[in-house]
Amino acid sequence: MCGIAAIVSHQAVNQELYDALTVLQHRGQDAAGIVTCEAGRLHLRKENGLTRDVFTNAQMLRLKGNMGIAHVRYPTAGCTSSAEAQPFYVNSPFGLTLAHNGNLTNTEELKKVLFIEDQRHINTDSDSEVLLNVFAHELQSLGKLHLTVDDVFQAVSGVHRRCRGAYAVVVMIAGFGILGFRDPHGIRPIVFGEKKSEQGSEFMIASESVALDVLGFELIRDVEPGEAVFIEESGVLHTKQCAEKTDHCPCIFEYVYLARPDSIIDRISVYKARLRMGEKLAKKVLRDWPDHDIDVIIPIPDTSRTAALQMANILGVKYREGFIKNRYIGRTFIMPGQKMREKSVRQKLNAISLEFEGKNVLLVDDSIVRGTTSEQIIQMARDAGAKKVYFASAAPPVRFPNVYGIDMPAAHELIAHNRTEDEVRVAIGADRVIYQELNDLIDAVRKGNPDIKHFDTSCFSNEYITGDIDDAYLERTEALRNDNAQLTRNSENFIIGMQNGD
Ligand code: PIN
Repeated sequence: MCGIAAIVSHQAVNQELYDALTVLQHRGQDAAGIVTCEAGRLHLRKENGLTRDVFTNAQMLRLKGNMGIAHVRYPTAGCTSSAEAQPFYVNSPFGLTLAHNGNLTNTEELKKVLFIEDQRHINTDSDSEVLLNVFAHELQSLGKLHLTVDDVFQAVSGVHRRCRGAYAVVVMIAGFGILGFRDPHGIRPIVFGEKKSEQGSEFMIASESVALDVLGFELIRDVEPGEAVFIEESGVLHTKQCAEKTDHCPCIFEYVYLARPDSIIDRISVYKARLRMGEKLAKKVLRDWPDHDIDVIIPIPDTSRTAALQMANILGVKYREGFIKNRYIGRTFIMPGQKMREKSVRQKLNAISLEFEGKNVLLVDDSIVRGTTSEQIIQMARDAGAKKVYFASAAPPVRFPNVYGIDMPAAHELIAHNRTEDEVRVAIGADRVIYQELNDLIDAVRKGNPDIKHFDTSCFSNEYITGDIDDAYLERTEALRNDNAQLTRNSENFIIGMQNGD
């Protein structure tokens, strides 16, 4: 998962893009980058690290120009080096830069065609570089010296014909304007908005509406699945549906924990969806365990607070903050993946014993993925004196890998893969586990926008909406994503995310 932003303004955009990246930082803490365009000249700065560490004052001053795009990266499919930080650049045609959130599922085939037929060189393992080159080739093959907006939309149609998987994208065409587009399933989020000023309108495209809010832009709407939005450098906005067929299936995990609660994605408030997840969980307890003996409900900060609060309200049980999170954790140096995860939990959370002593506590988390932090947190609750420790997950069991751009562990690392709910309970050491039902999760989210008929729920259901995922594909990605492949990244660059780090 990554965060993208783009701005076309009548004044310098460097500060605004930097601010946008800090607001989107929860979507990726691994690398950050900004590229701006000034009189046809591109200025780029990108590097591994948090936004605040990547840009110095001097580097910010070099990012001149009234339009630009930006990216924060959470690596997918093994992308780890700073060469894979985004935005990516190709000089031909016209000078293109691109920032992408998502994951292409036909990268290998595309790479071959790009090399053999399109005669394009790919220099990294990133699918985003592939995507940029596909777009570049589609634009180039129109054979135009002077581009029109319609040419740009035609190139997007070409991308839709060739690329599979998830892509929410911003592209800057030097001296011409900024483009945003979304795959025909609309898997990853992307919105655009406007700020009116005396000089005319400024436009912004971003992964989440919260970035628009904070920068004072008014949300116009989501980019529709398959649609493209183009803003000329002079500030004129164009939109066009560029896909032949669309089938809106937004990723349900955005609502579970990826997105900020103050964002609105596909017209659904993330915060309200999480309240409803808590409501559904409470109703499940009342249905399956009417004589429960829960004394107190304690969220595992931060994401689960909203669901836990509503659960407590409906069950009529006390809600208490029993875990305090350290917001200022530094880096962990050279330590293998699993050991580092264990250390990080103890550093990240501390229990307030008086909320646990002698009580039956229900801990609530947004999801159980690897189960390693859940196991440690349950132990912490016991060490703090809890009598019984129950564990509720606002999401159903995560049993299958995600191939649409979430940095999800390989199947064998998922604690619920090939395990029943009771086996998960035993593995994490809980006295009882309460999982959200998938239908309840879908209802909780969908209530905000009943026009959405389907969601991407693949990590719970094993149904991959793009229809091109088989065992061979999953085995290949598993090899790329296994713990060893990520070891280098973890030990060199591990920075515990302020919001989403595990
Ligand atoms: C963390 C959100 N959330 C916590 C991410 C842990 C799974 N983990 C997914 C739970 S935060 S584990 O609130 O945004 O900080 O099951 O893999 O151990």
